[in-house]
Amino acid sequence: MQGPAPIESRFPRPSVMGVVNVTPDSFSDGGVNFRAEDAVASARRMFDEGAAVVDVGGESTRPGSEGVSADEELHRVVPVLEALDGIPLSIDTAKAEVARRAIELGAELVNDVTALRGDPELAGVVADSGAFVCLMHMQGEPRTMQDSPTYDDVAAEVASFLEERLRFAVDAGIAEERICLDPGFGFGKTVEQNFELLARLGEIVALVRPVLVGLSRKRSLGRILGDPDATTGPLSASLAAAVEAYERGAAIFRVHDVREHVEALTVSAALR
Ligand code: 9MG
Repeated sequence: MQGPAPIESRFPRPSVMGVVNVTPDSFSDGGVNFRAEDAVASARRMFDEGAAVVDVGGESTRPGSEGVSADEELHRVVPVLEALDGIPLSIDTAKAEVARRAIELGAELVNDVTALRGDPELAGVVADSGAFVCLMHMQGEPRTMQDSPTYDDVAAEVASFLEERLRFAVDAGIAEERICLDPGFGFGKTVEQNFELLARLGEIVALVRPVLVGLSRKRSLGRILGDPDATTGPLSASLAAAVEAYERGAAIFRVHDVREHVEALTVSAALR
């Protein structure tokens, strides 16, 4: 009998994941998709522009943000997922209840920024459903993670964390070939730590699971360009960072500007 498809077959390198935040306050898109109909239109446009999957989230994870209840998260994402029948979907959540409902509505991937540490039931939901899962590194929690992130060796510590979470997921019954890993740019990392992690992305790629990166519009990009108070980064810098990550082995790119990333990564891939 044939087993489930490996994530690298479903998302060949490079694949683009479009971001649809159904939140009032997302750091990078300022709540433009808070109305369900706007979120649905954005998701459809991203798919038309070449996104392999669209990541729908109802809880902000920007630095300083507070969590929301499962009911509120469901209230935000369910109408969007229902309306997107036929579009390949990922659910950005750390909650088992939200993931379960999203998978029922067709989500094929669970994007969990807590790497299965946030809700003890989430690993079981992923294992039982056979969904893909993204395990992301974060130091601390969104509310406080940028207060004073500290590492002796950022790349080594992120790699070791992801290796431990990969083992945890597999021990919980999730097939290894359904898992991708994410170093979590901007999640409990200074500008310097983010850039060191990008420069040493090969150490995460060496864990031999597909690597997903979210660099699009991240504040470190605005800050490296000279604005010490930047809360977002521009498209030009997002594209440069994505291409650098691709060169270092990243497979899946979580982005806001789908068309531009598809074009940049297609050119980069043609040169390989
Ligand atoms: C939800 N979210 C925000 N930023 C992200 C990133 O960099 N990676 C993943 N997997 N999810 C993210």
